[in-house]
Amino acid sequence: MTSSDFTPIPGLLASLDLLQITQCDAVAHVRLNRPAKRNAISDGLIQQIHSAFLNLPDTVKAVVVSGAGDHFCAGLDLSELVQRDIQAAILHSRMWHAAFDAIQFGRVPVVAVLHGAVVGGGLELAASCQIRVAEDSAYFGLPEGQRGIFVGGGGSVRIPRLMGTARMTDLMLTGRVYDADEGDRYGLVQYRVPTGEGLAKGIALARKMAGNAPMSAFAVMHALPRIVEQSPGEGLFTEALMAAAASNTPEAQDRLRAFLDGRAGKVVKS
Ligand code: 1HE
Repeated sequence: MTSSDFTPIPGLLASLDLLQITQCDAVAHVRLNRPAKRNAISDGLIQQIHSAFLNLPDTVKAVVVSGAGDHFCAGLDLSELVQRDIQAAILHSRMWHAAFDAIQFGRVPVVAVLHGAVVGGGLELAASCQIRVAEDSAYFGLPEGQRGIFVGGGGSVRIPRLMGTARMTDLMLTGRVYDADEGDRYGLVQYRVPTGEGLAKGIALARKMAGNAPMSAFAVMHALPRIVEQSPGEGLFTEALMAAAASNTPEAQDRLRAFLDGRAGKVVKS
């Protein structure tokens, strides 16, 4: 499966003009498609991202997100940052939260393929995905500090959990920008690939994730991030409930039987 095998998903998703949404087998590819504006996230784009993730066809089991042009995403569309009253500003931020929650706590896992600028709201978008792949060209910043604003797309919740509060504080207060190697070293991404190889890597990872039992994927996406926020005692109890639910699905029973019968793959180092 390569990116040229993907074809547009008809219907509602085809009407989202700021995105390009295609599918091949069980993998969907959602590409931010405002390259002239470096995929800056306007109100229209954040609404379309939300709508896309709420309306994925049932046949989709994993998603790849990428950006058209030379950059993944330049963050909030600053041309729309007009004077809002406090309530409108809160609701604007909550609109981003709803869209990125639909990614993080959606039905299927998501891989972000990152190149060029991954800044501000672009980094917040990437942080809401389960897996991040960075090409050599990727760089990470939080220019909110320089723009006189604050993160509003879930960044203060998700980004410290990836790289730590001290590093996020540094990026925001000093304008420091991490290159791809630093992003890798500090936990922003799980995979580093040469320029031009990100999409192929993202698709390969999405294919693997699409093959997981749905309840296992659900447990990793929905239970794991909540368990790590619980006290150890509560976490262990939640883990036990989730483990019992996952292992009692027919799919788990089939997979366990297949291994015991010698029909399933062994764990191998790739
Ligand atoms: C934009 C935006 C944008 C580009 N909003 N229009 N984000 C930032 O502070 C990042 C601002 N952008 C940049 O630093 C640079 O544009 C890039 C490093 C991303 C790319 O540089 P480059 O040289 O490739 O492009 P460019 O010439 O700067 O921009 C091309 C066009 O995109 C230009 O418009 P044009 O009409 O003059 O062609 C730019 O104005 C436009 N453009 N970025 C609006 N961000 C929920 S809270 C989240 C808070 C944040 O995300 S704050 C961080 C905002």
